Formats: sequence, C-alpha cells, structure tokens
Amino acid sequence: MPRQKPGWLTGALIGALFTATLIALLYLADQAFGLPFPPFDVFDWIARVLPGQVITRGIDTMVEFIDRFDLGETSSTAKTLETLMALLTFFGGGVVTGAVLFAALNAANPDLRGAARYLPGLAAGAVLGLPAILISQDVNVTATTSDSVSVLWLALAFLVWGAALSWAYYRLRRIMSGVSEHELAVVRPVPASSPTAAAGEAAHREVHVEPISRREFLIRVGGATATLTVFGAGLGRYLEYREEQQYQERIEANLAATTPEGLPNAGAAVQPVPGTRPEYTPLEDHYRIDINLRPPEIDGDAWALSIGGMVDNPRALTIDQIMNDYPAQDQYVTLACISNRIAGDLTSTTRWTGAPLRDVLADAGVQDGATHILIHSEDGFFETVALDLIDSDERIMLAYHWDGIPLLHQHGFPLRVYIPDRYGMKQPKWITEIEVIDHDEDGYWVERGWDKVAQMRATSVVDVVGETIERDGQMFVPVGGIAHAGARGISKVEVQVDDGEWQAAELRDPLSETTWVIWRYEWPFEEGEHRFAVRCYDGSGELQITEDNPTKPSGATGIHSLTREL
Ligand SMILES: Nc1nc2c(c(=O)[nH]1)N[C@H]1C(S)=C(S)[C@@H](COP(=O)(O)O)O[C@H]1N2
Ligand SMILES: [Mo]
Repeated sequence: MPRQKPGWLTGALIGALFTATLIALLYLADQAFGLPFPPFDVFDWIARVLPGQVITRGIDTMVEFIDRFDLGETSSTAKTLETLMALLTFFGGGVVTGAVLFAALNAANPDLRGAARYLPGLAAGAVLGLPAILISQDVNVTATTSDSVSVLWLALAFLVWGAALSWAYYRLRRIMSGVSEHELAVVRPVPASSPTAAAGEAAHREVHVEPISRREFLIRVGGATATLTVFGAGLGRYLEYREEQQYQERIEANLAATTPEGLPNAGAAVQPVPGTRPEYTPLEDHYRIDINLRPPEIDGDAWALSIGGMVDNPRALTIDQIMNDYPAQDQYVTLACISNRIAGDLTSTTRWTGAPLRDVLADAGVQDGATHILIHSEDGFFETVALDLIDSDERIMLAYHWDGIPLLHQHGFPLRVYIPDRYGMKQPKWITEIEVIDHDEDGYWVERGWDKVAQMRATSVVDVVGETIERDGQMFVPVGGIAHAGARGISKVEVQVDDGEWQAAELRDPLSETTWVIWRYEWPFEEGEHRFAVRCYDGSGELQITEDNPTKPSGATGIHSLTREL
C-alpha cells in the first residue's frame, strides 16, 4: 500500500525549495528597495549575543582555516565565509521548519478544511518570521526603508512562505491518497443532465488517465521555486554589482591622488626589497573588520554627530561643520587589528584627514568632573576614551577622509575616530554620538574579554626573501619587511640567519611616526636552506616581546621568520 502522507523528508525538501526562494526574494528587495535582509541580521545578532569567548574561538578558527588553506586576504575571505554561514543558518532554519511542520501535521492530523488549512503554515511562518523581524528591528543598520514598511514587508514575506508550506502539504496529501484536485471538483453535486456534468466526467476520466504524481508535483514546485530563486538572486546580485562599480569608480578616480612621488618620504634612500608589501596600502586593499556582515548605510546629508552628556553646549554637528569649522589635519597611519596574527594581513596604511577631537570637545564645553567620552556608532559598537588622553594628543581626531576622499562605506562613512598607538578595536567607525561622562566604561570588545588599553604591540615581519643580487663580485640575498610599534616609532630592526648573530637591518624613512617602517637587509649568499628571522626595537629602544603570545587578549607577539631554499 502506498504511503498516504508526505513525510518529514518531503517537508524538508519543500522547506528547502521555499526557503531558497524566500532568501532570493528578500535579497532582491534588499538590493532594489533597501529593505532589511534578515539572514544577515540574524547572523549579526547571534554574533552579538554569543559569549565573547565563543566568538573569539570562532574567529580564530576561521582565520586559521583561511591561513592554512591559503584562501586569500583574511578580512575579505572571512566576510565571504561569514556570509555563507549566515545564509546556511537561515536556510537550515527553513528546512527544519518544513520538516517539523510536515511531521507535526502527520502526527496531529488536525481536521482542517478550506482556508483553515493555511493556518499551520501561517503559524510556522510566524514562528520563523517573528524573531527574524524583532532581530532585524534591533540590529539592522543597512535598511533605508521606514520601520513600518520593513516590518510589513517581512511579515508578508514570512507569512506567504508559511502559507506555501501548508499548501504544499495538503496538495501532496491529496495526491498521495489518490484524490486529484479535479476529482474533488466533480464531487460537488451537479444536475445530472447539465452539460457541465458531462464535461466534469470527461475531466474526471482524463485525470484518471494522467493523475499528477507526487514526483511530478515536486518537479513542478522545484521548477517554479528554482526560477524565482535564480531570478531574485540574479537581479539582486546585478543591482549590488552596479553599486560596487560606483565605489570602484570612486577609488579609481582617486588613484592618482597618492603617487609615490607625493608621499612624504619620497626622497628616502633605503628602497624596499621587491616583494615587500606596499608601503602605502591601495584603498581597496585596506583590511576591514566590523561586527556586522555589511557596513551601515548612512545618509551623509541627514547625518549629524551629537555631542552631549557633561557639556555646557550640547550640539549636533553636520559633516560640513566638522570639515569647515576646524583645521583639517593629516596623518599617515598604520592601523592594525588586535586579531592580527604575527605576519598577518589585518594591518594597512593610509592617510587620514580629520578635525582635532580636543578642539571639537572644547567648543562643546566639557564640564568639571568629566573624565571620559563614550563614543556610539551606528552599528551598535561603542568605546570610551579618557579626556586626559585626548587633551594630551592633538593627533586624536574625528576623521572624515581616507586617502583624500570621503571614507568608504566599509571604513566608517561619514566619520570615525583616530587614536594613535591603539589597536583598531579602540577606534569606532560610523560614529553618531559622543557622550561626555564622569567614569570609565568597557567598550564593545573589552566587554568581550579583550585588552582594555589595547596599545599596539611592537611587531616585525619578514615579507620577502628576494632574488639574489650581485654587487662588487659578491652575491647577496636581500631580505625585507616591515616593523611597527604603534606611535612609538622603530629605532632598530635586526635579522638573524639560522643560528647566526643578530645583524642590524637598514631602515627606510617611514611615512610618519605612526606608520610601519620598511626595513631591508642583505645577506652574503650561501647555498642551502636558511631561516631568516626578524626582531625590532621601538623608538625608546625597547625590544619587542619575542615570546609567542596569541592575539587574545592583548595582541599577538613573537618572532617571525621565513625559511627558504637558496
Ligand atoms: N562602529 C564600528 N567601529 C569599528 C569596528 C566595528 O565593528 N564597528 N571594528 C573595529 C575594529 S576591531 C577594527 S580592527 C577597525 C578596522 O577598521 P577598518 O575596517 O576601516 O580597517 O575598526 C574598528 N572600529
Ligand atoms: Mo580589530
């Protein structure tokens, strides 16, 4: 005897088909109209609520995975992996819901007729949709639609998705119990002699000749959902691509802005060994780390920085006021993420332009007793900075340009903070509010177990063991790389080959006292396998920490080396 009811596996399959379609259409709506995209919101929210330790373990595993399998530049590859995880999580939720719904309907076998048969599916849509909507309202920073439009759209999307599950379940049941739609239609009493009755009987016979099978139904639903999925994902991706092109154009239009000749150390005598990373990072290559999958969408014209708390003149400053009312100051900066591993690529160098923070605060009139500022960001990120530090360092700024153009979206448009000598985690992007307070508070990553001060550690890296060169009849192996100690400068870099003595490398003049220093060393060639290690001393002559430490909680330390067969 054939099975009479669609089982949970069929439910999972139907769930998969409809959820893929749901994701594709949500994505299209997100790209076309700026509506929220819950798969990312849910993922971002999970990352917020999980304990810091779990998150750190997750990030570590991912970075190690990217490193081990050589998957490319760390921060962008990590974003791609996270995107996949977010989509899979959401998709998995939909598949499980489909399976559970079918199993529950089989078990409970409720006596539902007509429109009431949509109720279980609508309930399933609500079970998935309600948390998704609440979470989206809580953490989404990319939607440009109003809250009510966003909520209505999501409610509609999830309910239709759920109703479709119910529809598929009851269609399958009818098909599997051998009763077709057409047969149900002719069951209705019709006057025996009327012409419709004859037509009905004809249809009845036809249906019996070619009844739609379970397999055929699944193929039809599969075809329809696949078409919608490809359409939604394809068009959405096209729209996203067009927007990316606009960024690319902005970056390219700016390429000429920073030529090597225009850099402050253009005349430096010491040249990098070919293969050393670029001294000035091309804007599109700057690493990127943020707590969300996608950067917040901020309308620069509507945006204002609010300054409040313990100030005499609370205010809201537009970006034009910040740019025009204060001297623009430039600083070449090497930024590094505290999660950067020794020799990792989560560090980059560009030119920051902004307004001195202490001037902005002075105009707001900081009151007696205030000790810190609490900076809030659009994405929910936050950090504190001590007023003493701000007063003592004029380089601390509200930065609006990188490489001479407005900050790119992913790097904090329209405004971010710069604090020399601190890892990136202390420097909020997309800032919306500065609150002057009378106590210290832990910032976003400090709450999650990372170093409270997060002072950049002195690190040095061998980027390249170059091609052998000949000079005065002697062969040399050029070795090169970078050394960085936050804003403390680099006074000395030493290279050790195999178990030899530490030898001083040559230092290239850096772009500024807060950027990395490029070093080079020429080693008299010897055939065989050799290990090239490096260590540095900061500006005060202090040797870097040479013992291995992981990134958490205070930034990685250790000696880096490359081993090469010559
Ligand atoms: N608002 C906000 N600011 C932020 C972050 C964030 O997630 N949100 N990440 C921080 C971290 S951990 C780093 S390393 C730097 C990275 O800046 P970048 O992405 O522009 O390179 O931004 C910091 N500022
Ligand atoms: Mo970071």
